[in-house]
Amino acid sequence: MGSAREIDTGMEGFRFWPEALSASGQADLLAGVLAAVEQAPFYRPVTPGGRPFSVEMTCLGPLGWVSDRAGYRYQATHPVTGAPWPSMPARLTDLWRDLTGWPEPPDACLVNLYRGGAKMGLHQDLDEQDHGAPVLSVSLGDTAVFRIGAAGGGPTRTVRLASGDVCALTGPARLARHGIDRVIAGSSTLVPGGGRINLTLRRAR
Ligand code: MD3
Ligand code: FE
Repeated sequence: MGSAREIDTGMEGFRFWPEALSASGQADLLAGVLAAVEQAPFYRPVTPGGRPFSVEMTCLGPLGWVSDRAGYRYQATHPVTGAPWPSMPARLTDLWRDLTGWPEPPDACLVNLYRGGAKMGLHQDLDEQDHGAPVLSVSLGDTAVFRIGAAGGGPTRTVRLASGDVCALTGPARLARHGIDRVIAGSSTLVPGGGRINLTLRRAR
């Protein structure tokens, strides 16, 4: 796998593995994810204020993150189909174990699909019980311009996340403000129909 690069974000804990996944590793992982989400279709959540996200989402694993008029939360079922979320491919849980070393497996994997100008505003991920547990992100498809800054405010910087790149958010970086400014359309041909898929593995509870 090679060793992590520490990106200077002004805070500790942003670990970055560029090209962690080979071309065939990316294709195999994407095939596993697309097969799983046949039972849990992408849908467009709305904010508690009723505004639709530009990103489409679904989840894998025991718990999934949802947003609707009632708020943000983790739940065991898909909000549209009512079915339990599909399980995570083993190669994803293996990646979590190998790269984070966290003693428990992830219990949630958010799957974000960026198409047609989708982006994600600056936010913090605070809906998980233990903010000491890492988040692991895997990027597939078109390159994203990712923005990150310290939890307390101050300057932000951008990092390009390309297909096959993996990053872990640990320590102070776990509470960082972060978002996706834009996705560079056509920079990859991996995702059928184009765009970008981001997987984030977490400990929700
Ligand atoms: C920094 N996803 O799902 S991945 C999200 O590319 C999310 O779809 C983005 O932000 C995406 O919540 C960014 C990189 C990432 C993920 C989780 C983090 C960075 C993070 C959690 C804490 C700090
Ligand atoms: Fe986030």
